[in-house]
Amino acid sequence: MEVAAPRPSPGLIWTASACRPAGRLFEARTADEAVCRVRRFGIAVLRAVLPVSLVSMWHAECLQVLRNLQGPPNRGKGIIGHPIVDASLAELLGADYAAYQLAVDVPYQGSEHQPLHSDVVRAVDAGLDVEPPSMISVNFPLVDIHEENGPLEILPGSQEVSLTAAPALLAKRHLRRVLLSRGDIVLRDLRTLHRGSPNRCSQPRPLAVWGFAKASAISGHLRGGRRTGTGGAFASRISIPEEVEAALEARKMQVAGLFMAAPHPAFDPFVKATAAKRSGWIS
Ligand SMILES: O=C(O)CCC(=O)C(=O)O
Repeated sequence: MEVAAPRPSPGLIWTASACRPAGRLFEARTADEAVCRVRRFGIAVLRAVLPVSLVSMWHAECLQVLRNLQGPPNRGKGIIGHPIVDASLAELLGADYAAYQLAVDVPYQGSEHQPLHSDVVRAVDAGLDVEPPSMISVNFPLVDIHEENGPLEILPGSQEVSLTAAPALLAKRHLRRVLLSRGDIVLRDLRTLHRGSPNRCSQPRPLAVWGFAKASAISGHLRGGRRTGTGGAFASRISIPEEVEAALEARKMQVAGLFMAAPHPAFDPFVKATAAKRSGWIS
């Protein structure tokens, strides 16, 4: 019998107005600062990392995909292996971390506040011992995100605070709106309580998300083999054009999940069996 994977709680409904702009609170300029912010607040913002022209190209492609969901393969070469992002993720997740998801969150005009939620099932909500994060998302906006088009709202330092204890923290600490420009990137511990806010503009607001996890946490088919991880990171289909894959350095291939530096012993036979017939797709 198939057992359904546990899903995070739908979250906590909280008053819409209880939020302030984050200002420079989460900003980091180096990997050390980014790691420090993620550990303290559950989030770090790195300004002007990606070329705006590249982000604009992704935006145009994203709109095309939204118009026609049969669009071209996803892209993300500009993030994989970026020195600050790579050093931060290696420190937070371990050097053998890998990508397991590439997606966009796109609220349209008329969207509403989400409940305050975690994106993963958390030990703290089950009364279990808290462990360091096993999943970090790297978000980057494809348009500038301002007060009116649905900024992400986050409760700083809530990554190890249970939903039951969250109202007490909210009584002391404000939710913060994360305003972003094209080119900025965000590192976010998926356990940190957050919510999407209403997009009041006529244009959709795409926020891309690269999901990264400890290698041992990823389940599913990933290039190089099948994994049965322990941390709730389910590998989604991330396609990389063959010519891009051919040009990747070894480190970027590892981060993209194209091979595992040290395959987990549990999956090793499968990795060996499938290595010979790699299709060029993560699926
Ligand atoms: O896109 C956003 O602003 C937040 C989306 C989100 O938190 C979610 O869908 O889990």
